[in-house]
Amino acid sequence: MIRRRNFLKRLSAGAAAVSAFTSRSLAKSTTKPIVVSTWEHGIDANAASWKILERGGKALDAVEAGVRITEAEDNLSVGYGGLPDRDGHVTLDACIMDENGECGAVAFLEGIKHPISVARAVMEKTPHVMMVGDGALQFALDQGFKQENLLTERAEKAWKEWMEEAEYKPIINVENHDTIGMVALDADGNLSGACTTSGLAYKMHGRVGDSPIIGAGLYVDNEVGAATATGMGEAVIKVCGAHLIVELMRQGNSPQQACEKAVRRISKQKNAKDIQIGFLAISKQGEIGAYSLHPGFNFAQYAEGTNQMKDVESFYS
Ligand code: SD4
Repeated sequence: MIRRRNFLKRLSAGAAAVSAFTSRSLAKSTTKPIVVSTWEHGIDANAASWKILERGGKALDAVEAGVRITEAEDNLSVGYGGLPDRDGHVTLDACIMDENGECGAVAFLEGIKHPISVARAVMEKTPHVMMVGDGALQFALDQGFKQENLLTERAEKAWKEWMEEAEYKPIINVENHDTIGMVALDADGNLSGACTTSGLAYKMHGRVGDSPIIGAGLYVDNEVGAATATGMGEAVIKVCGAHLIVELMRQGNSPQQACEKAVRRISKQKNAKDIQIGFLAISKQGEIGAYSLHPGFNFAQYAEGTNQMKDVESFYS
């Protein structure tokens, strides 16, 4: 039988405070601005977003500025310093979506430190939504982005150690946070979101996960809410995770109920016991929801001047 786990209140790196996050703790909220993002690296990302949000800036600018912080961090995760694929290539996926339903994405992009900004350029400067691989790189270079080596010594060493066994386990360990998904509500009540990743470490060359796919890793509907995902991207793609959550919210579910329903849907997949999935959602009213398949998912929330980590309940205990 599946039981909800008890929360661990634990301090997370860089977090000012940590609080347990439950469906019961959700008060009807009209808090704005507000920004939430996945995992501990969300604290620093939120701080950059907040600088824009607190002076009345747009959610779109806030989410881009926020996740750029994580992309630039040398932490074996997300963008620069991210773990490579099994052939030693750091390949990046990202997408962004605004309050008008406009969106842009890049996938399988190499050598550009800020794929989220390339995704935004796809949205704003092309008639397209998604560009991949060499074409995306060429577009980025044409737009003035600089090409650089993103494989750091540390990441290369980790990859070479992995190569000794080259045991490919396409399993997202809950401690292996390669992605930041961020959604924000600005002072004008508009929603936007961004999602960026180096993807699953040691993935097959050419593999793309959920993070750059609009409707899977991210979705924004300015009438209703926004959602983002982290974890094993294949599982999220199979249920169109972020879109599913936003549609459930449109049907009257709270962000929390919607995240729980989406995770329950994923729990029916055959490898659900072996993978991690975390969903994070915000409503147009500024209510937050989050839920994961297994324990260990957390997110950072910046609202009313406080930036704090929140632990999330999970389907399995
Ligand atoms: C992917 N969803 O590429 C991403 C990985 C992730 O924390 O979220 N890692 O499948």
